[in-house]
Amino acid sequence: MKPGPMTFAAIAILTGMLGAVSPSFGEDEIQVTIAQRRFVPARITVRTGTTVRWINSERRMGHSVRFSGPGGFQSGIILPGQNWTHTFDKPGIYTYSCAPHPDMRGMVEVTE
Ligand SMILES: [Cu+2]
Repeated sequence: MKPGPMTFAAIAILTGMLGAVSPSFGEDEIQVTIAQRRFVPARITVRTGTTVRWINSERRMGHSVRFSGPGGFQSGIILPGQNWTHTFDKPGIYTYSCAPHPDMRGMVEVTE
């Protein structure tokens, strides 16, 4: 069977869907915005070696990024307009919260 226009359309749709699952793949740096007491997006998937940059876009509120568990690490307070980065060197599921606002939660899934 010769590939017709429909085949190409189907491939384009499939490619688009795969891209939507992990839009961060293939990039060296990913940004997470902090706004209205939320991490946006709250969940991201990145490859090992990716740097994640958290940007506080609030007008007044300071936040932090605190990873719990063994080997936990955290930022200091990130003031409005400031940012903080961390590079993920090991695969795993990393959950985090904000020290001043523990109800603010996020997750970084690091794949191979
Ligand atoms: Cu906060």
